[in-house]
Amino acid sequence: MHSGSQKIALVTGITGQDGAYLAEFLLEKGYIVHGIKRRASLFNTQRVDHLYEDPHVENRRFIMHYGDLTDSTNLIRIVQQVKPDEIYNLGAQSHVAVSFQAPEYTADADAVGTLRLLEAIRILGLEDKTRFYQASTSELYGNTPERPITERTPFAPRSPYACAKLYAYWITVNYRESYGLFACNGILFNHESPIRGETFVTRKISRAAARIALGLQDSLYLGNLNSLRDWGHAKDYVRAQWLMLQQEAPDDYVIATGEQYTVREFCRKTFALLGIELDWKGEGVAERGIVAAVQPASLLDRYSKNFSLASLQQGKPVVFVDPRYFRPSEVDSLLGNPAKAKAKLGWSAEISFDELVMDMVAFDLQEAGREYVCRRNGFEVTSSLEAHM
Ligand code: NDP
Ligand code: GDR
Repeated sequence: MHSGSQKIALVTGITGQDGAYLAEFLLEKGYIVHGIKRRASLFNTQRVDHLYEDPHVENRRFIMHYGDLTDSTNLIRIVQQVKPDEIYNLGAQSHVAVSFQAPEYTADADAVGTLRLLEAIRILGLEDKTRFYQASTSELYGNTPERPITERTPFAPRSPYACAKLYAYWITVNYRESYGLFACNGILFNHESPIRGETFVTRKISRAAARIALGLQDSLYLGNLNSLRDWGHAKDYVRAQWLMLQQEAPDDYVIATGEQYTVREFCRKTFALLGIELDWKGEGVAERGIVAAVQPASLLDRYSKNFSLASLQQGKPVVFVDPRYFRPSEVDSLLGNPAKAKAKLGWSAEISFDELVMDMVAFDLQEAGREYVCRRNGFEVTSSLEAHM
């Protein structure tokens, strides 16, 4: 039997970037962690496979349930069965560019999905037991001129994703005010990691740069290079999610680093760690990232003396702009002020931007290295190169 003092968490989106880090974090804290995963035709649990416990193991602390945020009865049944102390609603169609192509589904999963979970808590009479965390986002602020952004900055969403998340934000506040639920919005700015989805810009860059360095890929196509983001590390950000639910009273918090960089700068730093110095030539859609110099890089040596940048000639363009990655309406610049989180939660980002980039590049170099070694030894490898967003 589990001891009654063990806290029980239910995490939607457990197979995603944040879900995986949060599950790890909560297990370390002694929680029993239940996660909701979607049925897929292929395995979709790579990010949490290391946490998996066989159903035949007694007193399991990591348990997965099939479910979907678009299915109320399923959510009610899972919440009824689990009776969680804390629900972390991380599940979402989380890609801004995809939300322009699938706006209705995005609203269903991201907006109404949040309502379904809140209603499950209410229908089951768990208002006094279950605390609720909602994964809100800096996208709510759109192109607000205010810098840096705080909890008091007015919202101005600029995508179907942001509009759906705006509803989720307010319905969370409304259930707190109407029914006394311990419900919090974490308004998180962009956070990345080696397990970030491959079509988000940071991971797209770190993965492509490693493959370009090893000669597995020729070029990287990006959209708006001028876009500015306040990028932190996901490991830091899941700690903030947990802290919000440990307070005496529920509240909403901005979680950010307070620093911002352009996509171009993220690219420059990434390639530089691999020994590739980039020079930017041209403007707008004609802009190119060109190899200005190739230098020895300790990161490459760390993995194998066999890697070389021999195929990369000085003057070769490797980064291109492709308008297909422009968005119908863009959020040009995001910069957050995490002062409230610091004062009330004692939270601040511990992993620097440079450490984040290094963590991602080192991981992707290892991934690319595996492919490189297999190919050199005559094994066929197919790598998913779809990075259409
Ligand atoms: P990911 O895209 O990595 O993960 C999203 C998770 O949601 C996946 O587990 C996915 O399942 C699941 N999911 C998608 N649709 C549904 C559905 N209909 N029913 C149930 N589960 C579903 O996102 P992140 O981990 O990066 O982000 C976590 C949350 O935080 C999201 O809500 C996101 O919008 C929000 N957010 C993220 C920020 C960031 O910078 N990362 C910043 C601010 C907010 P599957 O694996 O099957 O696709
Ligand atoms: P974002 O993240 O939209 O901020 O949403 P993303 O990494 O997709 O884009 C960041 C910025 O980079 C620009 N960009 C590109 N983006 C992608 N994906 N691909 C490209 O090729 C490319 N080139 C330039 C984008 O236009 C944008 O300005 C993320 C998600 O995690 C959301 O779920 C979360 O709510 C917000 O962060 C905060």
